[in-house]
Order: sequence, then structure tokens, then C-alpha cells
Amino acid sequence: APRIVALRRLGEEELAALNEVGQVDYFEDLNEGNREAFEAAMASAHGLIGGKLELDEAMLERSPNLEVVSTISVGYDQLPLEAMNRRGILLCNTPDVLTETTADTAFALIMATQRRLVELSCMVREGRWTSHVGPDQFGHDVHGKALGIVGAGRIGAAIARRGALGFGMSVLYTARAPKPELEQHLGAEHCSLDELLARADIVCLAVPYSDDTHHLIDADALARMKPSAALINIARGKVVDETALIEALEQGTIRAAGLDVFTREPLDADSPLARMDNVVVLPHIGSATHETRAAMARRAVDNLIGALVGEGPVNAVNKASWRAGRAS
Ligand code: 8YV
Repeated sequence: APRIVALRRLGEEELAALNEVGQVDYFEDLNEGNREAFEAAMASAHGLIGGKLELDEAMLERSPNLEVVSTISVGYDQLPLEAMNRRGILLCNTPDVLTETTADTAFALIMATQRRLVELSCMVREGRWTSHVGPDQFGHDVHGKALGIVGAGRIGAAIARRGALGFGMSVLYTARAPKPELEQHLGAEHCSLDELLARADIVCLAVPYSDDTHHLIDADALARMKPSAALINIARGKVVDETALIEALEQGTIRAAGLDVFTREPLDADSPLARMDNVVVLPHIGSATHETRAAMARRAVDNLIGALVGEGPVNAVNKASWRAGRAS
């Protein structure tokens, strides 16, 4: 039977399913007390499954039997894909099941930044609601605005649908190629990043993080945005040059930001981003609902079992490299 190392975010049902096909070592989290046991388990593991996996080449070196890594996330920028390809190790992720929830999170941030929900809620809770609100507390509309989506993949498209169908927004998007389904059903417009930045009232980032998207939103990009615009990031912190963003918010280059992700997580509470009234910060909860996290864990289990003993995984990132590298 294959040996499986499971790390974080797995419930009883998922562990039971894994136990049926293999011998499982489960680590609820890693700490100084169990790191040695984890490393020992990895030395003979065929499969690794879990959330917030941190795996580097040295660890792969010490895991000679490893065949499959199944991450409980759609993003895999934290994993050494090239080294895994070279070794013929399969990487599975969990797209689709988190698309709608993550798009909901983007909309929560859009609503919160446009209508100043967090700031004004604090006013009420802190006893500063002393007279009727006036222009100093007014926000900005959501409906009817121009929504710019940077990266119209699965999640970007789901955000576009909410904007166009639910809020009557006009939608601009960047993508490698135009997406006929977005154009036909939503009237969305494919355009360059520069044009999107110049025209959008709300710029929403939904690209994966990679060398290509590192600091895609830098000082120059922020300067192209409207001074009245808001930036929403549910992708990865490092898609944005955070220092440039802080400066842009402080100087009024843009009006507001709604952020679920940061360069360093957890965000330091002393960061200016956590202190500005025009910034809404969330603790990376894009997919964090009971329903969706359960679906992600189940999908990751299906992927691992499918790959190790079944008919293949549901979602694989590098199927072409799988096992090929093992021959050499
Ligand atoms: C994960 C995410 O929870 O799926 C992703 O890529 O950002 C979240 O859903 C996070 O990556 C931690 O694993």
C-alpha cells in the first residue's frame, strides 16, 4: 500500500478515505516538536496531500519515493513545479470548487471599498454615530461602474458574471486571448492592461502569481489608474508592489483598496495597509467557507487517490511530466 503524508486541513472523512488506500501519517500542523517525524514520514512517502504546503527542492531530494503532491488550493506558486517536473512528480490542485466562493470574496471587497462598510461600521461600534450621515460618509456606487478584471480565468470570469448580471456593470478584462463567452453573454470587452487601468472604476486582480505577474501592478500601473478608482486583490500579494501601493493610497493616486492577500502573510498589524481608512484588509479568506474548504479537501483526496491507485486525478497541473522523469 502506498504511504501518504497528510498535512493540515483534512477532516475525519478525508482521512478515512485516505486510510482505505494507503498508510497515512497525518500532521495537523508542523512545529518544532513534530518536524522530525514529518521528515521521517516524507522519506518513504509516495503521496503528499495538504494545505499551505511548503516544499522545496531539498525536501524533494529527501523524499525519493514521492510520486504525487496534492495541494488543497488552486494556486501552486509556493511549490517547486520545475523540480517536480524533472522528477516526474505529479502536482494536483483544486480549481473549480473554489471559483464561486472566491468571486464572492472579491465582491465582498468591492462592496466594502465602494460603500466604506468597514470604516462606517467601526464608526457605529465605537459610538461615533452621533448625527445623520452626510457627504463625509458617503461612498461610491457599485452598480453601473466599469469593472476591470485582470486575468479572466475561472475566478475572473465568475467575478465578471456577478458584475455584469448582478450589478449592471460594464466589464473590461485582460486575458491572453479574447473569451467569446464573456463577450457574448456579458458584453465584456477584451483590452490591454494599460487601457483597463485607465478606464476601470474598480480594478480586480485575478491572475495566478508567477514570474510574469510579479509586481504587475507597480507604481507605473497605479499611476495609470483613475484617482477615483479602487484596487481589489484576491489573487496573490506579490502581484502588487506593496510599497508602491501604500504610497499611491497615501498620496491619493488611487482612492481605495480591498485586499485579501499580501506580500507577507499574516499581514503585520503595524502595516500602513492595516491602518488606513480607505483600505479594507481580510486575512486571506478567498476560499474560506465551510462548504468550499470541505469541497477542496475532498477534491484533493480524490486527486491523490486517483493518481496513486485509481484511474488518474481529476485535476493535474503537469500530467505530461508525470512519471516521465522517473525513468531517468
Ligand atoms: C488557499 C488559495 O487556502 O487556493 C488558493 O490558491 O489562495 C486559498 O484557497 C491558500 O492558498 C492556502 O493554501
